[in-house]
Amino acid sequence: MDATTITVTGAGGQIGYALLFRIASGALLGPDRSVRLRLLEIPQGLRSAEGAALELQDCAFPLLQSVDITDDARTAFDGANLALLVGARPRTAGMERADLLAANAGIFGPQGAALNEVAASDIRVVVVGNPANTNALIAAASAPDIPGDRFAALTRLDHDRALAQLAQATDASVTDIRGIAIWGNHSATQFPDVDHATVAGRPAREVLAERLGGAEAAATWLDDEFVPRVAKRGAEIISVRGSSSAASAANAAISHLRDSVAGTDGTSAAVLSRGEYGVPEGLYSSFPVTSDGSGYRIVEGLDLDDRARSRIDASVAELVAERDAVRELGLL
Ligand code: NAX
Repeated sequence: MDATTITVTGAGGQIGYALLFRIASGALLGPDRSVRLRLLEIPQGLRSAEGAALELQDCAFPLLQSVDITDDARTAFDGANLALLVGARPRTAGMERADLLAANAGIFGPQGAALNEVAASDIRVVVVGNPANTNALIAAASAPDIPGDRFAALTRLDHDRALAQLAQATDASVTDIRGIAIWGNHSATQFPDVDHATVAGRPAREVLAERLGGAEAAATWLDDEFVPRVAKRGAEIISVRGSSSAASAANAAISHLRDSVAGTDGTSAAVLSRGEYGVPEGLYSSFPVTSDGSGYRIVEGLDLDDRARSRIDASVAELVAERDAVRELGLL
């Protein structure tokens, strides 16, 4: 059986631990596709990745052909078809934004260059490690021979959070909901948007108005509860769980790649802008997307009202500021 080579960086971390077993069990590529796993870690993370590899062996997954562990990016990405870039430098106390961007450019620049040199010609990359959008920009810029639309940053977790919140508020099943969109940066400025969403075929705003006592109450709920709840859900998870989202982030990363490869009629991903919706060309910004299996395409032609426009502009302004900061440091 042919096998797909999948590289996971930061494989010894908590998202890595939640990812590897599901990928090996077939959750990403289905029950008919074998996988070869490549785990990239820094030297301090190798033992943890090795421990995960021992457990992978103990699962005796029928689809898992091999597991290789390395701290060398070229070895990890050699022949990779899919790459999940999870390992990143977290913000530590007293760290300025410029320091954070620079530290991550020092990771995602070299990883992009290694992908450029040794990955398979059909490589697709999802960046999970934060600041994910700008890390994707840096990795793509360091990989001039790989088309920019093969890179994306993960906003699927935000999308799924929005989906679950809307389902709960409308007492619907998540499968009844279509047309949710996450716009902008994977940060607290993101805009989770239900303006084009439907619940069992009816406009989401109409259903919300019915349940909450009018259009105004629905608008207030969206601005005061829904948007902040989704945008700050990561912080809520940390305060309740004591550590950041791991299983849900891993699930979202798998869903992102699975739908990119298998196709979807609608989700969200931070993909390369070519100027759609006024987002400056070259930025990796979240949009509503579809895939026919060949990769994500931005859904075009949606009407944006003033509220949506100003929220999207604010989040995109943050992306521009991150890009400019990285440029000023000479890292882009
Ligand atoms: P952990 O600290 O548990 O794991 C990170 C792992 O990456 C560590 O084992 C570390 O040794 C490794 N690492 C660091 N630098 C590396 C490098 N240069 N090459 C290879 N490995 C390297 O963090 P975890 O909870 O797994 O989160 C990973 C990243 O995901 C963080 O940046 C986090 O902010 C980000 N997240 C992104 C989300 C998204 O939706 N885009 C949601 C979840 C999460 O917050």
